[in-house]
Amino acid sequence: MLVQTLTPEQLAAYDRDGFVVVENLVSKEDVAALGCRVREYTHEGRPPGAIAMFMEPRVKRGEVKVEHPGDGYRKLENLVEGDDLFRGLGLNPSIVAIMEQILGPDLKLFRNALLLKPPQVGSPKGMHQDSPYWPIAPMALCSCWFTLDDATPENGCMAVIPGDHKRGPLPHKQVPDDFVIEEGYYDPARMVLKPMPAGSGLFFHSLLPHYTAPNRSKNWRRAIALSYMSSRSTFTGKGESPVYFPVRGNSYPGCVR
Ligand SMILES: O=C(O)CCC(=O)C(=O)O
Repeated sequence: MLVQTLTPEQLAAYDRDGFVVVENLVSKEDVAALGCRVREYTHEGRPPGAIAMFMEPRVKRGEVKVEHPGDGYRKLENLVEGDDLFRGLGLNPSIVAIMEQILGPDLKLFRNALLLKPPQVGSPKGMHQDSPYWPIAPMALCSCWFTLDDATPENGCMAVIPGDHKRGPLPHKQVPDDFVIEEGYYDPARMVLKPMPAGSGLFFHSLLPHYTAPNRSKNWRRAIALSYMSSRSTFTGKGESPVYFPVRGNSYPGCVR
């Protein structure tokens, strides 16, 4: 596939709105292969190795019943580290080229998490910004939220508040099963839904407020958030920086390892 990059207009839109959507990042065959691989982990007993698998909290508590245990997963972390196909996605030339345009030439992967919304089971993810969760400065990471299925308003596509990444970190509070922006600090009427076909990426700033609805449809909604940072970022958590997955370019003394 041709390597895609952002046009100057798309880069300006990312700066203004805090996000940009790019379709056809990989071929239909490759999207299908990634989807099959996920099913091998969730439904067919493929050994997870380094991959961490988390159940939907309401399924775990027995509040929601599923036909197959594989229909109860909410999140798979570390696929890029633990799976060859997903490593290829994390290093996809178009995704990395776009990250380089946004974040500069020295890149590390901060995190990767596949978010699953099984039909009728997938719960909402409340309105939040990512940076308040993350021990990285400056608060200027970029995630590619890559869709393995068509993401629609019915199955929980992304919803964003354009431009609000410019407002800095907003106060968040703990609620049952979630950590969300406090009421009054964003205007729900300004929320915009972003339906996307499978194989697309929503590139978004780590201060962009975003939300996904529960899956009330008959169709799966699976998407992986691939979150990158400049290697000049610093770790603001306790102790020494963890060693992050290297994507390209150099590392710097005193910065994330
Ligand atoms: O995929 C979802 O449902 C939520 C994703 C999200 O909020 C994130 O990647 O920060």
